[in-house]
Amino acid sequence: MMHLYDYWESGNGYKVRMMLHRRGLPFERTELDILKGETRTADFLARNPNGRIPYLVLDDGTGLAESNAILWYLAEGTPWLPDEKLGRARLLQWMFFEQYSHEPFIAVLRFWNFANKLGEHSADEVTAKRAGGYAALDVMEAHLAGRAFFVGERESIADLALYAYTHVAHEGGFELGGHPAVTAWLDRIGGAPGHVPISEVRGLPAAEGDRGAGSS
Ligand SMILES: N[C@@H](CCC(=O)N[C@@H](CS)C(=O)NCC(=O)O)C(=O)O
Repeated sequence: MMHLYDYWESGNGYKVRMMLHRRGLPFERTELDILKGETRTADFLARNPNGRIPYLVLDDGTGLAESNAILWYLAEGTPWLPDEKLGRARLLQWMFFEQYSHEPFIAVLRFWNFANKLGEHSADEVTAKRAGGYAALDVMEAHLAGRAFFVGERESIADLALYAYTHVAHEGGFELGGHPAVTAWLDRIGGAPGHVPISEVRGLPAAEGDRGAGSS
């Protein structure tokens, strides 16, 4: 059975958890408290030298790091990943956007907040993070106006990648009132059958069958 090293408040970990649940793939899970340095122990570093979760150990014992790479692996051969060339490239476009233009602002402000680290950063740093986060939300808003999903006509792993930290953006002090298309999209993804909240940390003991993508 696959085994996920994870931390419940991590949006990056949540992306993988969400996907495993949506696909009905059985998995076990180990919680590593990043606030206590549990991803930096010799044992875990021997598995993932980058010292970060999520880290998925596959059925054959091979390990895979990086949330969006894991999403891609789990999506391969399913409707969560389009077959055609441009659709796959567009997926990567939004997943790279998530890692470079979204997560470093929205996720980091949230982390500073819940880890009580806001006071360690200057007002200018916080302002810059805030501006970067809103810039990402503006890009998402413009793209989603008149569209249901990020790529094509169905839910994909680009939606899961972006949902993870956007749906908790308020925990970093972001206000989504001015982003109605983003808000409607959040409701759409959060309302999909088989969706699990970020607080759902149990593994999946038995396969419930592949629900596929866009099953709503
Ligand atoms: N780009 C990586 C980022 C992973 C990452 O930053 N994980 C954080 C939790 S969200 C972590 O494990 N931090 C613990 C540490 O750096 O010690 C991904 O998408 O998986």
